[in-house]
Amino acid sequence: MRIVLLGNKAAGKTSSGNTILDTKEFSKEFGTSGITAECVKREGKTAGRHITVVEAPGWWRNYTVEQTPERDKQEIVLSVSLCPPGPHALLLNIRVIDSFTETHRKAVQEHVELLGEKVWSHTTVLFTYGDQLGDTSIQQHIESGGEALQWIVQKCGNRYHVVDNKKSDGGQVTELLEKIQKMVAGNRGCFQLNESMEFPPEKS
Ligand SMILES: Nc1nc2c(ncn2[C@@H]2O[C@H](COP(=O)(O)OP(=O)(O)OP(=O)(O)O)[C@@H](O)[C@H]2O)c(=O)[nH]1
Ligand SMILES: [Mg+2]
Repeated sequence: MRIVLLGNKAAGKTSSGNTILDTKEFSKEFGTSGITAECVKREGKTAGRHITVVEAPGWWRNYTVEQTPERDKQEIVLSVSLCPPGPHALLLNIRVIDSFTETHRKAVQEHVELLGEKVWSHTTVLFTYGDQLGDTSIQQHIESGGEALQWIVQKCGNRYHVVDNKKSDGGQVTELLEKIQKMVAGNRGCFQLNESMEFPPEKS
């Protein structure tokens, strides 16, 4: 299974990769700042299946796509070609501890759509910081999260999953992989590179 991790800076992408692969290996790729500035690809075996995980660089939460450096945008587009013929799933990492406004919604939309509009049907929201939810369920969090957050979840076909990256828990990964499997079946395949070519990102 091939997975691309997307999301704003510090959304938990590397940690989610570690959770999925049940390893701390992603962290070795950290530069001194800890920020993942280039795509990082890792492979491993989880629940008996071979998994490739590619992390794309994150964007600043409140940035428009014009404000994001060209190099980061190119890396985001490159991420899908690092797992040919294309990822089965793109996981859009969003922290449950962040408030989500129209500015943040627009940032997510613009950066995700660098990969073309069709990418949404292959994308699942991966809520991180699940440990910080307390007694709130993820459904309640979405319901009270406002229209901007709900718009994103709907764009992803109401597909979402919550993870606690502080906890090594195979169950949360198995459940995520099952959700991905279901999405792939619905899409009759993975996100193809040529799909994104139909909507090439605008060069600025
Ligand atoms: N409590 C808690 N902390 C988390 C969770 N996931 C990530 N973190 C912390 O959030 C911080 C950022 O996590 P990263 O995984 O580096 O996030 P990232 O999206 O890869 O960040 P960049 O690559 O720098 O954009 C780290 O200190 C993690 O330990 C989680 O589920 N719960
Ligand atoms: Mg990272």
